[in-house]
Amino acid sequence: MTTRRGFLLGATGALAMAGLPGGARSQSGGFPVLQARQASAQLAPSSYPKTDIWGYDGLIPGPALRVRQGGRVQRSFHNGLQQASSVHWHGIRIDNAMDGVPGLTQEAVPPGATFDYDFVAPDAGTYWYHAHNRSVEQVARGLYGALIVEEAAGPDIDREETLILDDWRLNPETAQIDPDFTSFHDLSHAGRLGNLITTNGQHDLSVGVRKNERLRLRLINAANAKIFALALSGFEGWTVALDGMPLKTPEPVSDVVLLGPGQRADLIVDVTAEDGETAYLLRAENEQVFSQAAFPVGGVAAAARRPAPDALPPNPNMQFPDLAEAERLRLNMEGGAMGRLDAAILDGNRKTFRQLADSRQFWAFNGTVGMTDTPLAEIARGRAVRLEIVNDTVFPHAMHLHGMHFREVLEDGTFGPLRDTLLTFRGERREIAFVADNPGDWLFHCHMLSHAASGMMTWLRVT
Ligand SMILES: [Cu+2]
Repeated sequence: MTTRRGFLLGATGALAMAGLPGGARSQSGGFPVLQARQASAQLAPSSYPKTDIWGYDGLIPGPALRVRQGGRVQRSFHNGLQQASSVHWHGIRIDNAMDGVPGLTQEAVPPGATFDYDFVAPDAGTYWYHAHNRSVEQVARGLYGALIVEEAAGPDIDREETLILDDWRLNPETAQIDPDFTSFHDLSHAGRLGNLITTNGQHDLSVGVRKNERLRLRLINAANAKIFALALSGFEGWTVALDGMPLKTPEPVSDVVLLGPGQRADLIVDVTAEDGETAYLLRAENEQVFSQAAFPVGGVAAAARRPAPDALPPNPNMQFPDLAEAERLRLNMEGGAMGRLDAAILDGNRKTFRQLADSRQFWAFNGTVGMTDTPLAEIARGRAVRLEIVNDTVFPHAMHLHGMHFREVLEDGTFGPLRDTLLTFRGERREIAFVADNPGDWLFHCHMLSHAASGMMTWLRVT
């Protein structure tokens, strides 16, 4: 049995396990195989060599998995890597045993072994799957893909495009992935940021469209740490879902759409650019704008535009938490460079910040670094929870709760939209609330993967 902290350490233990029987469930249910393996991809412009990547089925992104709402996702995960791995199905209100967190919900799958994932997808929407062992390395090397759960009756659109956004840190000479995944600077500052930005593994993705065509864009931020600030040009758009969950009312995209690591947004967009022009998904960065993806307009889909879109149908069992009855919890996020963390508990021992740094651990929740044997809280099933989150650091953090969606409790006491990942900025005090209706042990961590690898990880138990 790996310890709760064991999965942060990863590879050495995993290699030692290779070849031993019984490390993962060996009998296969005859499901389609999803294999993690090495491959290469032309990420950088064609004047550069191909980049060695790790991909599901050798692809960047991995194959898009599609299932009807309420259907089962069944995949036999085969680990073709030299390092233990697992698959997490981000945002799915999943059976805990299928959540893919080594040391918490399963053992990491050793090289050469398989693990059968088999679960119901109760909610329609845009989800994704990614490696959850040594994520700071495995996701950065390319182990991610889209998981699309289709509505029984989808919206009135002409077609849809899934756009997975990522940034890669490549050697500018060789175009190979920088293998220093745990540099002190990345761990203690904003995380591992890249120097090549891609959409669906392409630096210059171009998707042909027609004037007045209506598309659904499923946006997924698969980056380790990058926050994307997105805008539209040549489209009129509405946000219809966040983190998979439909908004009650579509919201016109008038300004930027912010996507933290792990977050998703579904947009319905109408092509308003003229035939022969190009519409864009734009990325704002350092007061400049760049093309994230180009949509050259060729032809006319319809003489006139449709009326504004309707809301997507709501997902089931999403009652509002009763705040008056809720159990109150608090999460103080501390540490990092230029922070105020003098000391914290690591593996049961009090350590100074300098000692923590020697262990490559820079962040703490409520004075404790990383995973512990006991959960942040044990909550009776069905109980409402309100959780205050204080970002007492100088960096943004994207806090992801596994297994359940939450709503932000806004200043005026009303609820924000359902989400599974909350983007917080320096000094902010935020509050989320949810009904703890999914039994099991659920990870709660920063999705800036360098931060998760250096202390920003805890868990909740729903009994
Ligand atoms: Cu963080």
